Amino acid sequence: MKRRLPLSIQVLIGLGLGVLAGLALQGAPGFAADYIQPVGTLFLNLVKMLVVPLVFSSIVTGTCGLGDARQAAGIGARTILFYLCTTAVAVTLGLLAGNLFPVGRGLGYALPDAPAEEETVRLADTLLNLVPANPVAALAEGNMLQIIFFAVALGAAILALGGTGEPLYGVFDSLARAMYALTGFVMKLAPVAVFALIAPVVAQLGPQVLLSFLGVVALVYGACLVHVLVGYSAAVWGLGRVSPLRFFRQALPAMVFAFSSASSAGSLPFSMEAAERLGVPHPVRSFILPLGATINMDGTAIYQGVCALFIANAYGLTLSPAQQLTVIVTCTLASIGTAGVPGAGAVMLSMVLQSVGLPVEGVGLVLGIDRVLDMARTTVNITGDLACCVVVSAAERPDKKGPPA
Ligand code: DAS
Repeated sequence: MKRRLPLSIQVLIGLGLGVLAGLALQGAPGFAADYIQPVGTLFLNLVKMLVVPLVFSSIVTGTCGLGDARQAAGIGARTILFYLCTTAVAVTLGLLAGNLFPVGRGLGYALPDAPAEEETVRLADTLLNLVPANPVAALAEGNMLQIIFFAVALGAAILALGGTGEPLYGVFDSLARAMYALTGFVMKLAPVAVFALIAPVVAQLGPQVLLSFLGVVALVYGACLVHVLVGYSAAVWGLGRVSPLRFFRQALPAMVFAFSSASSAGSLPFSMEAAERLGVPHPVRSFILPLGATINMDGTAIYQGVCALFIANAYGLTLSPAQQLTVIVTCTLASIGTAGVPGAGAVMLSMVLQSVGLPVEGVGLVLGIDRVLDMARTTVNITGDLACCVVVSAAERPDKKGPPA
């Protein structure tokens, strides 16, 4: 029987051909937008169609599968701790890069007339927004944080029901399995989708946009590479007992799709498959990955650290150490509320700028290259989710060893 190329190779080929097609269509970005982009949009809509039922059924069954409440609380606590710590490290890395290489200094942008007032991100608001007043509305609107909260609560309730909850658990278990099967079908289209997602971006942006902000792109991509290759390798090897080589080989299809789609939510089905190949038990991956796709944004934190300093430099301002500390706290909190969809990080950047009194208009300085930056930050975001899966599932194993090969 003819062996098919591994999905990771197929999507890399799709990515390469898409970049070449985009460069070839430099002169006709309209053609790429009118005839190629719709194929990518169609695929992204297919994947988005999966996200809400996949996340909801996965978390309900995942929570039930975590066993007793104490074990579930342990996994939840370890997951949140891993996410918050890696995000704080990520934004610190971004600020370090921005301080070492002060790109944007001397651009001399004039400050806007209205002075920017500092507005802090309140933890209370972020936590209050977790609880859905209307779970059905949360599902319909795709409010992922509230969907996750309701799914965990429902899973815990079914668990508490014991035998009485079996029928309801069976419904959600069948729904989750059906969503995984549907995901498998959609995955087969991934190489074509990656091609159709990247070609219009390259055709539209072209090399000239990159050249004008090469410094910012280089800093964000460089800091992301360090965070992934050093930070996640150390975590999966030291804490997860999985070799980095095996980790990245299994994570590659999800990383390439995240890079092409700039959507953590859209990459979730890929991440679920990667976690399964990495031997992460179903309950653990079904709980951690949907949560991570919504609240864990290390790449976005790096981007916000670098851009906060770039924008300050562009306006001839400097951020004091205290203000940079505020950026770390704001980014870590803001990442919880950042949706896993294209461009969400740029929206949260305005919140970070406001927290240190920088002009919100500064976001406009980096909007032109946002998609290029988003591709890198989304790739880091989902890789961090997978690293968390490996680390937390290793801690759950009695021998404290890594997931089975
Ligand atoms: N594109 C977002 C994501 O899907 C990240 C961002 O915009 O920063 O993770």
